[in-house]
Amino acid sequence: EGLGEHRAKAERMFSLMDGFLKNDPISLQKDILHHVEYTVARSRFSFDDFEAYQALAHTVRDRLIERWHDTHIYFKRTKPKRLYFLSLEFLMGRSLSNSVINLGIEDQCAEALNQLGFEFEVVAEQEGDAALGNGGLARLSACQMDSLATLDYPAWGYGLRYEYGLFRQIIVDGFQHEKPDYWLNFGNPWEIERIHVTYEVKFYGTVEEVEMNGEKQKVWIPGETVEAVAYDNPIPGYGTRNTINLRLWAAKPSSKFDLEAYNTGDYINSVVNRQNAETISNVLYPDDRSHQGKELRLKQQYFFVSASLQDIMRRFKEEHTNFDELPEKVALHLNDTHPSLSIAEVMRMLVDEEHLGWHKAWDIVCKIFSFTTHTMVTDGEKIPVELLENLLPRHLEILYEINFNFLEEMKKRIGLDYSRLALLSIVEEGAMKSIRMANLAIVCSHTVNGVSKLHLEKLKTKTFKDFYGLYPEKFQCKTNGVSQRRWIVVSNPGLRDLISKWLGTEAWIRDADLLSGLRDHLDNADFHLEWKMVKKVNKMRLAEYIEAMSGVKVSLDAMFDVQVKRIHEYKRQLLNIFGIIHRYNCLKNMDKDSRRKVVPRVCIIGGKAAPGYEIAKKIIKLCHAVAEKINNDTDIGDLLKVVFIPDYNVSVAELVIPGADLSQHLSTAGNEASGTGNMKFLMNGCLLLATADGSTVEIIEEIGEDNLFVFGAKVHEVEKRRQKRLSNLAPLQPAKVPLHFARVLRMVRDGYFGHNDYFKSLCETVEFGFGNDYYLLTSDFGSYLEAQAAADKAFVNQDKWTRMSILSVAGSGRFSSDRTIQDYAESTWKISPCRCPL
Ligand code: T68
Repeated sequence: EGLGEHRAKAERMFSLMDGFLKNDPISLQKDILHHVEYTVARSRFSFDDFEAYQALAHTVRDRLIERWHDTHIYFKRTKPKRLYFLSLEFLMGRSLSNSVINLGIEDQCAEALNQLGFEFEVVAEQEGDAALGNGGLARLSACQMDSLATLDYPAWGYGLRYEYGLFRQIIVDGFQHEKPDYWLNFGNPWEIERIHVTYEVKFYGTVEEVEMNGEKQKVWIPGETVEAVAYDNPIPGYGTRNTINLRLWAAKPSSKFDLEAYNTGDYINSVVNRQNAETISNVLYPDDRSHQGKELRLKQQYFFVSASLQDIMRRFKEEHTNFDELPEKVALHLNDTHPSLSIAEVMRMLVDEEHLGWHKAWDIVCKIFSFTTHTMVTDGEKIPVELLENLLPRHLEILYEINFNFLEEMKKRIGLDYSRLALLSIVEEGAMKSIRMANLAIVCSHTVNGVSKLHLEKLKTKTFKDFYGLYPEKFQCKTNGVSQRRWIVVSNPGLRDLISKWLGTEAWIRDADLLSGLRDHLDNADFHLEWKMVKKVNKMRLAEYIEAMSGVKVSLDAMFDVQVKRIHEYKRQLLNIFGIIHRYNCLKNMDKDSRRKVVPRVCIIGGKAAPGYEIAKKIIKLCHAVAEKINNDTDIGDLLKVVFIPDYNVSVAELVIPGADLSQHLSTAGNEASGTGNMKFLMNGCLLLATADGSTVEIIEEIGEDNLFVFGAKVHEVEKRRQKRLSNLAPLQPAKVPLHFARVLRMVRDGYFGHNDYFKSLCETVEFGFGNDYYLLTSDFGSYLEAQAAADKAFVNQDKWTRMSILSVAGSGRFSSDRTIQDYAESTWKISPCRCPL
């Protein structure tokens, strides 16, 4: 009876709806105009590019929502095991082009806009970046969401909706300044606010013991409540109807907030206090390596963890009644240690709220978590016990109990070896007692993943050697990948068309291994010609951007040499700058004849320095100082130009990467866990000049040493060289430094580029008796210059260069995030595709 009624109602609704939205250009135009008038509230007879963007975004969003609903209804109906991807950072960049491409309506949208008098490219440019993350880790999360949707996996992403994303970098007189990125200023059409999906998140308070059914039970009496509101961001897959959800939480004051204060009449103060609650999700921490143990950061982490887990458990309980089923139905993935408070939180929920009993709860928890670490640094994230005790007293008790049980088990396994036990312990004793988040994540996760083979090796033999000895089966390699949808289809449409034309199919957009088919045309002259043409057009676009940004005019015949990434000593932007100065010296000393044979270069550097990272900021300034000197030397002209691209972000990357001839990845071997920029350049037919570090080792394996320029100490040599440099440090005995390196260093130190006082501490990082050149610039410099010379030589032979470029793209299939995600799904998460029918 009830069912029939329900169906009749549904049918009537559907008939009112007039079916699904249509995607022909006329229907799209109607919808765009509708949104101009009723959503943007502008007159349909007068709206500008930005308003056209807003209207088109809403038009596309409507279509995303339809698919998103269907996907969720289908998931609900089929109840597959779901993956929950927990990450405090997502670098989504822009959404319009990506969505339109994944929905397969790019031509229709372009035509619709055209007929309304707009151009798709111009309209798409109006969109700002969603920069809710720092760098590699956060962009990886975004690529992985794209792959999860495309491969039809029943997955959810969870994160925080920071109101201020990563700071905007402004360059004033060559110095980096940070400006807040209030990215929501002009609204965000891609999110859907779920005012009814809210959870209370509690902090502070005390733990009390109460009797419940004759048993003693701990209860947490929290002291503060904040509300988490869900904002949903649909993530469409390509070539599928599946559209999954990225749910981001924003903090709002709880309606129950400080009732007491209201009642006692302190109205003004209670409103101010309410407002403070919102600061929790306000701002992204801009450090991409250091962990500072600040209370606000801890609050963010728990806020995120608590809201996400309440949501996940609610969904589980809607569909299932028995917690024994949790491991078959739920996979929780910890993207680095940042969300690993989840472990204590799930324990608290199962033990304190569901009354499952500790051992049963622990058994379940150990089956649902997996963990990926993204760093080579041994000294990982730690939370001071003092902070936890105050903010999350019950969680601290739980962590102690987890640790106690773990250490008891270890004593049985390894005996009373206290120094070993101290290393394994989740709790670090000492001046500042703290919780080691990585140890916690390893103990509790069924898999611990490294992000490249080399990284995994280091995890096994160094970083987590003791844990590897205990749980060898947990340690796995999941080499990173990037999405060819974002990094070729969206950002390099010329190359996309060319690839599809020569492969005779677009299937590579879902199956990147097909790119290897390009090898069949390796020696085809027409193919070469078209390949070079695509690069030329991309270089033109980049050259225009450079001129607009920096006023520097660059020649398209020059080799565009790019290093874009976060600024870090270990990434060795300084090696690049020293190389540029050396090149400049060589040019100055050359006669006219020799100069004619020189390959002109445009050296492009971009990236942000963490606001408190002084040395990184000096590297940026040095880059500008060197650029100023060289670019204004009329004697050098087009032979060498140096450009710093300000405010490097995802959309700048989309412009820069396709236009690069050469890209540099210079980390001292053993420092870059994987690197993903290298993969993006590879996919765009840009040759790499790189150390054998992180995932570059696997790129070398895939395309062969002859197709890129590898230099520098290998991982196993690095330690030896460091020792050797130090042993040279006999008092009063000058260390041996290659002549050309010494000269470049002296120029910087003596003020050839001005600001010598300011650059002093920067120079000292590579000088002995000071920083001792920890990152080995001195010893890698010679081999770096040789690799640069090899690149110059190869560039002269354009046929050879083009072959190398083609082979780079042809070998990039293995570095698609689709491959990574499929591997995770099958071997770690044990989830299966769940494809929503058309
Ligand atoms: C990067 N890590 C690795 N960390 O450095 C890089 N944010 O080698 C790797 O390719 C990439 O992760 C993806 O696996 C980061 O980007 C962070 O951004 C970070 C670290 C601490 C706190 C916040």
